[in-house]
Amino acid sequence: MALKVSKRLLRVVLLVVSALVIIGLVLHSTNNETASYYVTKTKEAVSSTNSFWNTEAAKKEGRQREEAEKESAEGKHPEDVEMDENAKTLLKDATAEHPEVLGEGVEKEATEKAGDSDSETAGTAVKAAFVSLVRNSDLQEILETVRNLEDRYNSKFNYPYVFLNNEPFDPEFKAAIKNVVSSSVEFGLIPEAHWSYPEWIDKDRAAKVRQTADYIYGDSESYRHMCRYESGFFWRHELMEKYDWYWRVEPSTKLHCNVDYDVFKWMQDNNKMYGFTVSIKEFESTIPTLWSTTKEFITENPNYVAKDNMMGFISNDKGKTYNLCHFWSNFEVASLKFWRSQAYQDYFDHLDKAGGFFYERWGDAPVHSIAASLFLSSDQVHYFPDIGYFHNPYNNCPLDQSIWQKGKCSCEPMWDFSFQPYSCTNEYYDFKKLEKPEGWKKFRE
Ligand SMILES: Nc1nc2c(ncn2[C@@H]2O[C@H](COP(=O)(O)OP(=O)(O)OP(=O)(O)O)[C@@H](O)[C@H]2O)c(=O)[nH]1
Ligand SMILES: [Mg+2]
Repeated sequence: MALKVSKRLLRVVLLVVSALVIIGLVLHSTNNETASYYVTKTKEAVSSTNSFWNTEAAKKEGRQREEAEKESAEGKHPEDVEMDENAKTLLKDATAEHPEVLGEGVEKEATEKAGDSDSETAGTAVKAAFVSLVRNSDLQEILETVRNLEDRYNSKFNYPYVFLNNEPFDPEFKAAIKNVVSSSVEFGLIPEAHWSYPEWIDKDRAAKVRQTADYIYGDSESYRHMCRYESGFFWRHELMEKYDWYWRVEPSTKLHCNVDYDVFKWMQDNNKMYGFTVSIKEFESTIPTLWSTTKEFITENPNYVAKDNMMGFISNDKGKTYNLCHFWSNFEVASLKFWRSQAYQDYFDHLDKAGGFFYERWGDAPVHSIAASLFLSSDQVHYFPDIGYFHNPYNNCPLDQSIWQKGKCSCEPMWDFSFQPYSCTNEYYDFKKLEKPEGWKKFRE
């Protein structure tokens, strides 16, 4: 029986074994403390990788990623697939009447741009908070994450936290969180209307989809409510009303480096609206009609599309097809005003009406990313090479040595995801014509 093993997993195992052999030799000869520290950390990394790879969902995800990585390495993209007639018609209409929609660069007076920022707010105090959607059962994981966030960043800046849940938070949850943070904390219950089926959704159809969907979280109802909530509602929660900016925090994530500047203020002062650390390609099977639904929307609302948009980052053929690139939304530092803009609200309503959050499994990551790429101008989107970050199984670890040292980073740059083929950060650098850090090429050999 042929055993199929992920190339990535093989590479990781080989790397880890070689690292252990080298460290073993060093230990043998010097018995020095640093080497023993690295042995422990390497063992921890191996065991956490193993436990991740042992879950059923992760195995399925592993198989899907393996396929996708293979196709990506072969240069195959979903746009190789023949477009359906409906999409062709849409595209024809859109390019004929509104060339600017598809990134052709035609100037047109916009009635409302989502990314119009208030220049008078630059340099003034920042109304910002961390926001975390979590369950009571996530307590241990979110405690670790928040404590790490405090140590690496917030003990210097004292931004408040908002925790949101579709069920009331336990008193133990609240007490434990308050015990580890330096700033104020609020706990919010999500209104039922924001975490339930809209009346136009056929629940039987949605249930049937869940029975047969063959992708990660395909069978999960709550995951779909979560994605819809993160796409269309967290920024409407009453506890978020007083803020203009947020930093999204997920359980089990980690900052690898110290962040010594006020990130929110930096975003505000530099006219940024959306910041990310990791980008990646989406599983196409979770979003079969997201792009055609998006094209319907921009065809009807060409004025929402920013002139200097990032269509070239999310599409390799000027908008005909989506290349699946998106910002990984488990980390976001972004403007709430963007989601509250008419452009985004109309876009969300259009998607919500189409039903893909339930009939497919549209993720908030591609939804946010497509919106940011189309409704913001390119210079309002920012990649943070200096915010070392981990969400299983990928790392953003600074390749630039001076950034790594300054941030007292604890990650291994060799495990950085940014320039690996399945990431889209390389494409982001190319699109924005940014200078890549030394050593990026070794991830492409
Ligand atoms: N309150 C609440 N939070 C949820 C629920 N499902 C997910 N979340 C939160 O929503 C965020 C995203 O969920 P995750 O399960 O991490 O989804 P993911 O990042 O795509 O997948 P993982 O690889 O499992 O991390 C996390 O902050 C979760 O804690 C839910 O049913 N209720
Ligand atoms: Mg997660």
